[in-house]
Amino acid sequence: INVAGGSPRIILSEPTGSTAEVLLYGGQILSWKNERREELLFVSNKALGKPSKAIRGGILICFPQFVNFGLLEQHGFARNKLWSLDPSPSPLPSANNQSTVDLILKSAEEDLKIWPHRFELQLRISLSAGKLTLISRVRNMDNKAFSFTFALHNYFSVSDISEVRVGGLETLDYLDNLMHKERYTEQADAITFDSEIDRVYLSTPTKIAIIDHEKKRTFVLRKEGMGDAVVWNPWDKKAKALPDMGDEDYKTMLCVDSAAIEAPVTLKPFEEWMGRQELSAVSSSYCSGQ
Ligand code: TA6
Repeated sequence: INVAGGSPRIILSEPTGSTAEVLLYGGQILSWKNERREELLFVSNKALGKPSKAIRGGILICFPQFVNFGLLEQHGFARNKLWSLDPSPSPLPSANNQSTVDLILKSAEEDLKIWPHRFELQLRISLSAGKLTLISRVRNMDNKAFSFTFALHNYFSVSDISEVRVGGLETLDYLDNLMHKERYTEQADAITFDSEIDRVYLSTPTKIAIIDHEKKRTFVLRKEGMGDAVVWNPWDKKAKALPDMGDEDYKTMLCVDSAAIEAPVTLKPFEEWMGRQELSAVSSSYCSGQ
């Protein structure tokens, strides 16, 4: 762990040379570089990096909600807490060629006032050649049931948003956050971008592709336990209005999030939920097979 430059951070590396950087603050993934040392995640140059505010970019853990509702802050408090290294993580599969760190966030007394439920949130981050895997587990530590929504808010780095295409969400229903969360059905063959977008695609397939034509790179997102996918790009006007985002930043980022939003997860006392996300970055053109 390198504590220089603010929040303690963990650097993962693996034999082919790819790396990932994880902050204890928020359990946030701040960087994922491939074996050619190319950064695959977007982080805004104007990111504030203030102790009380999550950095805009990377992968953010949104819990216990991914909306703006009630007393809870937008996207929940987990991204604004100092997490710990998990002293008793679940066992790792044997013979796995990966570099792993296990983090944990437990409910704190101060949070019980705004979200009165005791929980443990474990996060396993594993890096292997060309792949970054996140396994999240939420455990109800209380004597009554609770419900939550959840998202992994992934900021992908792209070369030019106008040249990006997302495959896997066509024909699905979505809630449009720009239209008071009204429900629509996607008509396009693939999603392309020429203005602001903020949608929750519902009951998506387990595989989504983010195809960056200019870089000839495809991100493949595979997910389990998180039925929905959020697609967000603020475009020019909203980017300008965000204090921690550069005016031009919207051109080189796209959020495609794994999420459980429409059907909140309900856990009885001592029950556990698990969500898994695997990201891979593949050079050359995307082929639509599995
Ligand atoms: O749907 C994605 C979204 O909730 C947008 O509405 C937008 O606000 C974005 O996430 C970023 O949220 P943040 O709280 O990180 O500024």
